[in-house]
Amino acid sequence: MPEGPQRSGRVALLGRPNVGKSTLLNAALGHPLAIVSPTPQTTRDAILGVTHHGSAELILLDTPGLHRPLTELGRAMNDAAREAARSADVVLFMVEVPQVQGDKPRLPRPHPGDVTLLADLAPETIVILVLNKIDRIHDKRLLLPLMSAFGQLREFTAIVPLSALKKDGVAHVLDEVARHLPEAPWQHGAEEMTDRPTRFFAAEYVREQILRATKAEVPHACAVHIDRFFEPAGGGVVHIDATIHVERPGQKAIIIGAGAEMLKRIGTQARGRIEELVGRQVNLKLWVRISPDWRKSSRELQQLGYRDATGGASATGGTLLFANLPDDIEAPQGDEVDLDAPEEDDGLESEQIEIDEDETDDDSALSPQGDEADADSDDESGDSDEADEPAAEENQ
Ligand SMILES: Nc1nc2c(ncn2[C@@H]2O[C@H](COP(=O)(O)OP(=O)(O)OP(=O)(O)O)[C@@H](O)[C@H]2O)c(=O)[nH]1
Ligand SMILES: [Mg+2]
Repeated sequence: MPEGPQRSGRVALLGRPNVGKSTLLNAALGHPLAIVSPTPQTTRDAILGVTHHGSAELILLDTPGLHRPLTELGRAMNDAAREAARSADVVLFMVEVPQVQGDKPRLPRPHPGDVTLLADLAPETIVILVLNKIDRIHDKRLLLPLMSAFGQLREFTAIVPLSALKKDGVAHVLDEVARHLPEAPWQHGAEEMTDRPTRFFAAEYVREQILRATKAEVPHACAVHIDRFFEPAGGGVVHIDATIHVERPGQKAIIIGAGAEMLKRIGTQARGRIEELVGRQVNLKLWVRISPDWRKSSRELQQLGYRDATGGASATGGTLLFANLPDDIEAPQGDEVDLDAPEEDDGLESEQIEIDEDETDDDSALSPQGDEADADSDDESGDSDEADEPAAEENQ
């Protein structure tokens, strides 16, 4: 049994996109619960994960990377991060150390985006600074000037360099957090890892495979909705029907791929991840559908399950945590995608593919069906101007 009184509290993982927040959550849990990818803005909603460390229960909240929002989705993501920070007993503010090059490498100063975000955190908040990705740096002495530069920006309860990827330094940061949590009885059993239902992660694991298989604007234009999740009570195969929403016909063609190879691969990989989570065989059917404005429409965002899509915290007039982002916006990653794919689609039809247990090269698994999709699903903004639509929200 752990020594000392029980401690329990909420810990928000906060920072710019792509710094490694979800990787750290997974390392702390010892399980790849949250999806991780090199594409910024992978995480779209706060994800709670519980871990017990000594006498402390850490209720970790992985959050979407804070960025300058361009769509309703971006606003909802930032709101989710801000809400998590507000409810936290401890904030783990995470930054990544840059790759160093050359003979006499010197780490750059703190990123201007981090400077702004830190300035917006209330002075009384307990903030532990995490310098992630230190595996990129051979000479760890290089970290010292960077740590001291951050230390001049505000008071940190601790500064912990670590590598979430290599799980180097993770126990140290959990020690630091545990020390600052309030004394309180544990709220979760040892076997409880998250408050999200399995169907949430089923959708995430499909999206994860899309992130791995596609690039440029495609991952950002995709949302996954679970239409049916049937888990027979007495055991047996779990049946899941999911729709991948995309914004344009070209994206739909990319996701399906020639001979539906891409969609099959996405489905097979996602099914494996879901089976690991549920511990049962899964039958996954995927559909692809065009929903041109889903990122801009609060109603569609809500239908797709994004939490603060109605405005949430911002509607109640909370302080903006990131109101004045600097102008040095990183470009969205990746190249332009070739959108030469067939454009004759009317946006109302779906393609379905069933990912069978032992399907290998069986083309008969593809059963495209004209589906009478909800005809008014895309009528909200009418004249959407998609000509120069951003691939991703702008990263600060
Ligand atoms: N070299 C190195 N890469 C890392 C480390 N931690 C995370 N990464 C990589 O950084 C990328 C982003 O990681 P995520 O955990 O998805 O980052 P995030 O902060 O959750 O990103 P968003 O959800 O987009 O805000 C992935 O390719 C990770 O493998 C680390 O310690 N070292
Ligand atoms: Mg993430």
